[in-house]
Amino acid sequence: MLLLLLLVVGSCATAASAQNASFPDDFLFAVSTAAYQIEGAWDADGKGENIWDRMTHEHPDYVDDGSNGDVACDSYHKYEEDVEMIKSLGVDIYRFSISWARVLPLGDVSQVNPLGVEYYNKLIDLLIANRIEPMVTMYHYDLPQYLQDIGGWPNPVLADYFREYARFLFDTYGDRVKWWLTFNEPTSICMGYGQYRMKAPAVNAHGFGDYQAAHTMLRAHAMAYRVYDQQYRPTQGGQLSITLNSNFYQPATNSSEDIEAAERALQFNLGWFAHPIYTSDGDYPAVMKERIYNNSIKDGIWISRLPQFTAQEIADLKGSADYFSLNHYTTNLAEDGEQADQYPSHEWDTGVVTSCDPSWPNSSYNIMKVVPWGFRGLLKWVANEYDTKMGIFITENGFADTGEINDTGRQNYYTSYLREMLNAMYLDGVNVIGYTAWSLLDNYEWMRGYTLKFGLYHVDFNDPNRTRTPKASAAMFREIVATHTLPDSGAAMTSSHFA
Ligand code: PNW
Repeated sequence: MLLLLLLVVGSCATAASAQNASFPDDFLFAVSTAAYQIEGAWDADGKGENIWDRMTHEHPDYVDDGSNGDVACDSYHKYEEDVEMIKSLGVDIYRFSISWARVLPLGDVSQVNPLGVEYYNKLIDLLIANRIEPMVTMYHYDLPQYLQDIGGWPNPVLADYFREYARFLFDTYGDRVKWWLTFNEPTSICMGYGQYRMKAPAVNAHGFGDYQAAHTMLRAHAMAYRVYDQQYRPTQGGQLSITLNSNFYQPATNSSEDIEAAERALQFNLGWFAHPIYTSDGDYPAVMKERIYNNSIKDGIWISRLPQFTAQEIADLKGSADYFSLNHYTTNLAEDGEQADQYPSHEWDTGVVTSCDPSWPNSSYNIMKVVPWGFRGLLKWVANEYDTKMGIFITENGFADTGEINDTGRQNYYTSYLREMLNAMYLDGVNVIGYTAWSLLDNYEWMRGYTLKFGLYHVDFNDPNRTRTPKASAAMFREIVATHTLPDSGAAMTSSHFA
């Protein structure tokens, strides 16, 4: 019945606003997940321990509901059902991540876990048999504990470990995987070293460990890119990128201070990783180098807390991506000023006070308000600032609720965000080539445990079978993918629709 209704509404929309409610014929649709959030089987079949296993077992109090990913959606055992669901949505691509410690339990190639390797072989083969292209994230937060024991990402040697892990993945899966992503949201990974208890491994080294971790990951990304480019691309012919995430930052007032603050927030978050890769100058954004150096000197430190690249590293990083992979969820207001729970810190160095407009509709995640126009604003900013001629692929976008099947909030979120993305494409000329919904199914939401749900499919976490049930948004997303057209979302455009 609902489907019928959506079909009718969908075809009206085509007639009324065919021009800007339709996606280009070759536009790609995808759904996304990550290993620790869905697989479970945390110690099955020879998998090694990673930093999320360790932290959630030793400190359940760090997670809102004291939970962990030991079982999660049990996708290690239920991947066939997951592929059925992906197929039923009709998407072109499935973006998932590989658990490093499942394939290399110690983090290096001295020990390969054949059953772990086999799991991803079976998943990839089944996807391809169903004409779904795999898009593989190499690292979605789950570092092998063995590598954390030598310091984790702040230790520069991890770049070499990562390069060898990447090489192992190209050798093992690169004949079939044509879409690669090195890191998911490196700014979020840095929180594990800079914003205590926001992410594993919950190391409290704010304003220093986070910059060091970022530096190692950027070097690691460039190494993996150069290895792929020189040794694998000629025979495998795939594309490689890094997934960056950003909120949009809107100046809180029209003052030049706040306008500069919004720009600075974008440079300190997205620019931190995008500037070295996607600009002709390369290196970190000038505003970061200057502010962090000045703050360090003021504190009597002999050297900037922001590390320096060598000329060779700057050159290797420039242009080290074949497409621009971007995750986006929400928008903040930006005001010039100092706000930081800790000193020194990335927030302190940024010098921006962020907030939300009270009129912005809520989701169930307090940090994620529903602000569709911010998506268009961010896309315009990215296209202006960086080289995006190879195309922007939205690799995550989604809405948190508490798991209802009739998820109108999620339906409104997707239609309004997609409409603003189309506006960016057709009205602003931004080159977006694909869009990925986060997430295929309800899953383990990191420090929020199982209290928040992002899935197109509901998962019953009280049922040992982890039964999956499609939500209303799954039917809607299927329609959008099938018709390459948005349902008539005139109503969803107005913010009152979300109330
Ligand atoms: C992403 N924000 O993280 C991650 O890639 C996913 O693993 C996660 O499940 C998903 O978003 C939902 O949280 C984010 O502050 C964390 O806007 C925070 C933000 C955005 C994305």
